[in-house]
Amino acid sequence: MPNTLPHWFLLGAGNMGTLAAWYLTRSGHGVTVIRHASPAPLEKTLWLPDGRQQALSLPVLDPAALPDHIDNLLVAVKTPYTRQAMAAVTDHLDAGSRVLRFQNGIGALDGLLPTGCQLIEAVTTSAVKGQHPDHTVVAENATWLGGSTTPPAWFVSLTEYWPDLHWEDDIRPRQWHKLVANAVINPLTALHDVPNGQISDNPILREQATQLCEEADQVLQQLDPAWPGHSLDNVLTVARATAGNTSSMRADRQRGAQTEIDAINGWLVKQADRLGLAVPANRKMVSALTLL
Ligand code: KPL
Repeated sequence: MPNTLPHWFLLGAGNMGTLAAWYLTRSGHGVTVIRHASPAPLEKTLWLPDGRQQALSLPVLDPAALPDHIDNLLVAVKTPYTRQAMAAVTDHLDAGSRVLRFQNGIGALDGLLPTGCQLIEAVTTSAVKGQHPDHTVVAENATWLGGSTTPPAWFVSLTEYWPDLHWEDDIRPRQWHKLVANAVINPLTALHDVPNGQISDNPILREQATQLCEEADQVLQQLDPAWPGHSLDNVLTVARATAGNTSSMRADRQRGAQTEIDAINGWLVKQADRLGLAVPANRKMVSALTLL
């Protein structure tokens, strides 16, 4: 059995990439990090929610040493760096490759994959914080994988090691629910430098959240009339459930890094432009957070 399990090449061994690598390696999959750096393995420490400390050693390969064909690629790089990271691997992908996208937002890989290459999208409500080599799993919640494909043969065995992991034949509604939560909580907490709970507790932020949500629902309803709308309830539930947390966008902004605004509110604005809808609140978030 072990030799039938995939070997993944990983782009982005940050918080989410490390979490995925941890579950995959525990389940017997191989994970090698693609990195222009010393060939020494990446030694990581993962702190689990129950306080246990786990060591994870990931082999590293320079892009120049990649095999001609990549069977399995895991993309977990922060969305603004996707194009740059993918440049090292595109020539090694073809119709026989499988790509698992474990990133926030939507569309970061659009136009970057060869025709026929299989894309599996991941949506997670787990949260990890920290900086290499220390990663703390703040919350181990549900994760969904899916795409325009049936679950791969290894999926069931992976669920034994990856808690609360599910397959969705149609991953889109999960992506959209997460997108709206991120489109509201992330930019507002980043701009006002507050924890997530303020979206629900601060009347001014709540009003802005309502506007962002209404615009997002309008766009999503145009894209799919079956979209239920009323996203504010879900967003406030997420904000309260993660009240003390620093959103990933606030954390990016605090350390002066580029944010993922393009793949979140930027995606909504792009859809709205295509549909001829006005989304001023979302557009304002994009310009405010693009000018770091
Ligand atoms: O996914 C998140 C993020 O910070 O990116 C939320 C749901 C807002 C939790 O912090």
